[in-house]
Amino acid sequence: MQIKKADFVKGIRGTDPITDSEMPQIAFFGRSNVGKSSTINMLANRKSLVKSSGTPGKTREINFFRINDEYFFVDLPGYGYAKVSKTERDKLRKLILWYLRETKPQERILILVLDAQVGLTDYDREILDIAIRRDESLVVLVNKIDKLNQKNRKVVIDKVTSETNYPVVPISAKKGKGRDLFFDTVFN
Ligand SMILES: Nc1nc2c(ncn2[C@@H]2O[C@H](COP(=O)(O)OP(=O)(O)OP(=O)(O)O)[C@@H](O)[C@H]2O)c(=O)[nH]1
Ligand SMILES: [Mg+2]
Repeated sequence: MQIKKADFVKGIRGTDPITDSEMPQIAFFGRSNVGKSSTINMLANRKSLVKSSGTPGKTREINFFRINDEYFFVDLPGYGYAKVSKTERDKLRKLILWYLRETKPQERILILVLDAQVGLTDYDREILDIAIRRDESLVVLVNKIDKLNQKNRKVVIDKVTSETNYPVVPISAKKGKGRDLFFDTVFN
């Protein structure tokens, strides 16, 4: 998949007409620090389309990026970072659930990003449950596989695969691994 154009459109914190756009939305969910923003940069072949950093809790809005004028990548804030104040955490949680439950895009694919060293958490299970109930399309990305050896990669992928009925794709945003499989899976 060649990405010729990738533009930041806007960041939202509530109702906005962009959520009703006709363009499909590929929306990245996951706990704080799993590498959602880094993954979008890697997929788009841009070093800093999206701000990512060593400071977890970086993404505070729902950011829309227009890709090839064909679809949006939607970068969501992460949930659960302990050093973010409880008030802010609750606000982010509400924002994430609002986007998931209250917006009605014409076409959307949810991408649930996990940290390979952590696997599925209760937070991820909550997102999976909502996706199942709402009959949403979803792909699970297991990121940061560069941190594991071959054997442990297989253990984690097998475990996550056994815990969900959705496709599971191993990636490393850092090393640029898994890009082709991601696009093959999402645009099957
Ligand atoms: N080793 C390794 N580090 C990664 C990888 N992907 C992301 N990181 C690092 O993980 C940290 C968090 O990355 P972000 O992309 O900001 O994570 P995020 O999920 O967007 O975080 P929030 O915006 O807080 O939700 C950064 O220090 C990245 O460099 C990966 O594939 N491998
Ligand atoms: Mg982020």
